[in-house]
Amino acid sequence: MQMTMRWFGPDQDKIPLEYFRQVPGVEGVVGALYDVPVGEVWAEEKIRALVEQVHAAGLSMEVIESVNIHDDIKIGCSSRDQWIANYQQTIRNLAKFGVKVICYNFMPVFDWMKTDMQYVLPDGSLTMAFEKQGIDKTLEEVVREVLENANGFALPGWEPERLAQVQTLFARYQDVDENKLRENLVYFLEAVVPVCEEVGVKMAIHPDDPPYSIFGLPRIIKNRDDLDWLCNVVDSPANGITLCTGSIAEDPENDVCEILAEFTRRKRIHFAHVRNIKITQGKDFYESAHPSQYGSLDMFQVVKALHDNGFDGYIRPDHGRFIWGETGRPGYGLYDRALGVTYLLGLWEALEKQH
Ligand code: CS2
Ligand code: MN
Repeated sequence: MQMTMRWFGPDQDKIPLEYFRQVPGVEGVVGALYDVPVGEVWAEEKIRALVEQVHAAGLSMEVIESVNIHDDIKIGCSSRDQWIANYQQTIRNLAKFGVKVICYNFMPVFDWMKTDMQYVLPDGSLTMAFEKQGIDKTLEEVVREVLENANGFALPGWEPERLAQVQTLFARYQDVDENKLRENLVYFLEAVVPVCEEVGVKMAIHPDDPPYSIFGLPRIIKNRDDLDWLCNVVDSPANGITLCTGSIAEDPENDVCEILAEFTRRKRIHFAHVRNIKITQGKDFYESAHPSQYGSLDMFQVVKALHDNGFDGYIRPDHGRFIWGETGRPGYGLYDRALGVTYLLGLWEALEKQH
């Protein structure tokens, strides 16, 4: 198991790399290039510069989150072959610099959806929340609010230029139902997984967040059966999962620990995002502090499911609250994520020593 934290690069993250190294137990950062338009090849020189910077700080960078997928691939247009060829080249380029796992998602139009990025908890800390009433608005209003509430940071998967035409984008997905989206994912995986096998990289899909349809968009990575389908449809260890406990648990029907146990046993969880959420009513929730008592997940059982089934991938604490006056990119402050790391490593050590 390798503990990591996500770093958004020298221009997009105000946390210095050196600080991550000071978090006990953190060995690497999860990185990405943020100045390459979605779909373009990640050039070797850019990857080299990033990796060298990370190594100079005494950290590794073996996981990328994310190499995002061009809409044409998700929609299945004829132009997708060119975008897929670019993706294959990006995989090859990343492999040359020691990257082992590529996290991605296959959600149409936009990445994760939260309706409140400054949700105030009773202790005065700030977190992110999703309340259904927050999306009972026009699409334009919802998109505008997400972009305005990001504290001036560029959110991956929420490119303002792309979403300026959100209705046009939705219209392009008009004929893409769940089956079509599945077909398009398979088409993509059949093309990239052999390249991954050749160069020693593993793909790791992130579940849909939230794991159910919003705005009528198709969702295909929502639960145990979807993950089972994914693993079987292209049956290779290079076709794996980023198991995000927070995202999967947003549907109270999902048994997170069962899912973690099964797919760890099947050796398909290459990367784990481990965070707690508190379900407030129905499917509304906020992202809580990591310890079990603050949220709806039993974090001991979560870590135990990984540990006892032989998890040997990469792990990160995913999001954190803003505490101690810190501000910045929603979900990605230093302090609360560092507390999350320490807590998760504490649980892990206890599990190691009880045998
Ligand atoms: C992540 C997702 O930042 C986050 O909240 O959990 O955005 C994740 O990076 C993507 O969905 C994976 O492609
Ligand atoms: Mn996640």
